[in-house]
Amino acid sequence: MFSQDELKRILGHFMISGAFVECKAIDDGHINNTFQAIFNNNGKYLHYLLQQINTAVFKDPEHLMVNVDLVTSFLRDKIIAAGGDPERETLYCKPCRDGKKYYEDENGRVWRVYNFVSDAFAYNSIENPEVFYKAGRAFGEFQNQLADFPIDSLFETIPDFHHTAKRYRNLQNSIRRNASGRKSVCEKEIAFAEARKDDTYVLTGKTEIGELPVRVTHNDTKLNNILFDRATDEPICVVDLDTVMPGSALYDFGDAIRFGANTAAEDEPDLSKVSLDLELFRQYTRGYLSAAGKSLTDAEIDLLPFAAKMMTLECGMRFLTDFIDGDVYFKTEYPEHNLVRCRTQFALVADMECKTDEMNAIVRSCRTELELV
Ligand code: GN1
Ligand code: MG
Repeated sequence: MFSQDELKRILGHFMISGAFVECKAIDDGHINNTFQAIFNNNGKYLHYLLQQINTAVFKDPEHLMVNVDLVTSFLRDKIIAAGGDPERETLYCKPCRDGKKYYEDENGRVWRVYNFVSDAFAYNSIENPEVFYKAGRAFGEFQNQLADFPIDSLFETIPDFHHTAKRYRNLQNSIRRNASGRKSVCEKEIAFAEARKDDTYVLTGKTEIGELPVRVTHNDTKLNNILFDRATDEPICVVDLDTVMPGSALYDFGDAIRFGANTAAEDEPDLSKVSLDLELFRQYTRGYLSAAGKSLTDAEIDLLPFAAKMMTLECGMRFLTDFIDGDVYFKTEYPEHNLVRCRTQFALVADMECKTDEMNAIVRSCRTELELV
């Protein structure tokens, strides 16, 4: 989609030394366009991460980059104080030659450059339950690292991102508009969401009355947003910080389960393969609570299983909304892609509903094991 020459020209606006060698597209993620940029600096190859920020999704890139810069600088200080390696344990922005943290090209496209975390990789699925335990620990630690971040300095870059009740309302509006004319092919999925309308108010309602605390959260805790060290297979860096905002710890927990504890991929068309893997649920819960458990309230811990279901329902509703809107938000690879993703999410919700007692029992047993009672 972009030529090497175009990418080279864009990179020329950033404070990077050396000669441009090439850019390789990295296809992870449904929103931004990402490239690994390689430079040759006197015979030494240097790698950077170039991203085009999707401004249809992130309508306020300036404030988004303020958030990212504040959070990554905060993390960097903490990592240095703890004796860690700030080059590998956090992303940070490489500024432009004019000092700005992003570059807006002549077509209004917005670009940024991060350090490229070397010798690292992301998992898209779980090969061994231990990996998911480590993922839980990593997102729990990320939350702890940001526990004393000045929350009021953050902009809400996508307002009401995990306000499930508003996501439900958006779906209703899309159904009324029926912009793509596809409503009739997804009546079953619409009915599935409508049957769970009351659930959508629970987490935001409890947050509004102060029963659930507002914290600095990641808000997009997919397994592939953690980089693991190739040498040690340990998590080293949490990435994709575009949605770090005030939120609930339950959003982060729930979204991680939605993606990582599914026995199938997020867009698996064969629904018989979709289910909640209870062992993976246990491993993530153990890892997450071992890192963040002491700072969570009883109400938060009690709601972990419900949050997993809610984030899965919410994501399914978002895919469905986008399908009905005509695929204007998420990147898709084929016309039914969003509907397939929605069906997968809803099948997982249905399975979680059958496994509620087991999930609650797992949370109780992790609590006892970790002495969080
Ligand atoms: C998007 O781009 P990616 O894959 O990190 C989306 C998340 C969804 C996810 C579903 C800003 O995340 O909210 O949960 O797709 N990000 C945004 O896979 O909407
Ligand atoms: Mg993302």
